[in-house]
Amino acid sequence: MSLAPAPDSFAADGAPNELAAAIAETEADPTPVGTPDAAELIGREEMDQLQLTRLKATIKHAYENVSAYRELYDAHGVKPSDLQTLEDLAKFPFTDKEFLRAAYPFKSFAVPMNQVRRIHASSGTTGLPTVVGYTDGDIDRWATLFSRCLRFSGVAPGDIVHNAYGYGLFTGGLGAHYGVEKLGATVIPMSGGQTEKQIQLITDFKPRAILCTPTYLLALADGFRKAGLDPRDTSLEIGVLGAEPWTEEMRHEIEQAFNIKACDIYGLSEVMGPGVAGESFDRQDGSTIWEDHFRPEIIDPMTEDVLEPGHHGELVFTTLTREALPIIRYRTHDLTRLLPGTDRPGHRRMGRISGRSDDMIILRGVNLFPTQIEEIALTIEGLSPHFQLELTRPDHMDQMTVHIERREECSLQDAETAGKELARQIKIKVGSSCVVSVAEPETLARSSGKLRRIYDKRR
Ligand code: DLL
Repeated sequence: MSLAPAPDSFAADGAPNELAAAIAETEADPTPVGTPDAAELIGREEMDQLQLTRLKATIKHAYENVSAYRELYDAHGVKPSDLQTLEDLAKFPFTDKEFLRAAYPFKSFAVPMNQVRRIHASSGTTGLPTVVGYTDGDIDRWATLFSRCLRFSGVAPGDIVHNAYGYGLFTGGLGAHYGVEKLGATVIPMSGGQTEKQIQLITDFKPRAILCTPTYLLALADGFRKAGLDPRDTSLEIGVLGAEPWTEEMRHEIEQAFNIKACDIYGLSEVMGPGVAGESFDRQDGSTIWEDHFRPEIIDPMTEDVLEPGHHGELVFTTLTREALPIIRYRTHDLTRLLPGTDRPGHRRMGRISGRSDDMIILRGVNLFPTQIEEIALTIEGLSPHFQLELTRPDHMDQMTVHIERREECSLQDAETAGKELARQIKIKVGSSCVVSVAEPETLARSSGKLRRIYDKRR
């Protein structure tokens, strides 16, 4: 394995690059811990100016220091000086996981290796993992953004925070960890799994907030009940949950189960990790994208056209302050829409992610996402949020079986009726016939992080 050579144009002795200089020049003075940053409160006009300055520096930084960007832009006949307005970004080609994989392991880095302080990587269930690098400055900004999300979601300096996102190459654990510390709160670095231990620590350490995936929090609720404890009696008041798609119905389920407020947090490793967007405690109206660091676009995934505000499509991100791994027009495959800012008017919000385009089930010509099933199932009495979708092809015809657990308190007979109702509503609302198989409580696999919902056995 060979390390990427230090780019010629980069000062290998650690002198700040032009992007770092642009960030420093546009950065406001720090505010006291636990209070909003100045950039959080700026209006849209000022935001556009800030974005343009940082965007110009990012594109130049990528072009001059990463050969993959230089080759891509040369092949498309665009150069950094073609970006004079924010709209000019549309002239630049998209990037995706393949672009990063082709640069495996470190060729996408725009700084010499001696300035890369940390590496993370995506799980890479198929093919090579995508490798992400961070400079000292990147790590510091990440911690600041995560702490901004925590504060926005109601967590305060001095709180005890139970961190059940997985530690390791996954960005969840360490990303959250340093965010909690930056906020001036106390982090319990529990990581994922070991449910019994989690329950003991939550009971004994009395955290005010918990950080984990929504499905893992449900698994914890089961764990509490199994231990003869009522999850509503814990010290928890806030959950900052993300890393997988979840619905409003799931939010309601979780809030009821623990008697807490559950807020969303969004991010992806390629773009930074968790903390790209976070949700207001007061409004719970979708995650606010921290646009002083990330420029979002929504495109039609088929035509790649940029869509008008409010339209549903694929989320695309450009980083504005990432030194080690600048990311320009990265196709996330996440499907959502952009909404105007509310609590932070200069920063737009994102709607809930309905799913990933690569997680879309095509069933006899109908497109559907697991979130649609979640949304329907949780409105039917007697059915639990624990379900799996099994896809098979008997007699060359696609079939989807929804395996779903009945709730403990629901009788077998009532659960069968509820199952029929679920099939009926899926047919009406999604347009697909399916088989619903009601399972006994505690029989389907529980989450230990990101839950796998789809079992495609068609091939
Ligand atoms: O899941 C980062 C993260 C950790 C986010 C902890 C939030 C909390 P990846 O493993 O690279 O990074 O996966 C990124 O997860 O493209 C979405 O498809 C999905 N995802 C992340 N957050 C949310 C969310 C982390 N709040 C991929 N809602 C993304 C829906 C989410 N999907």
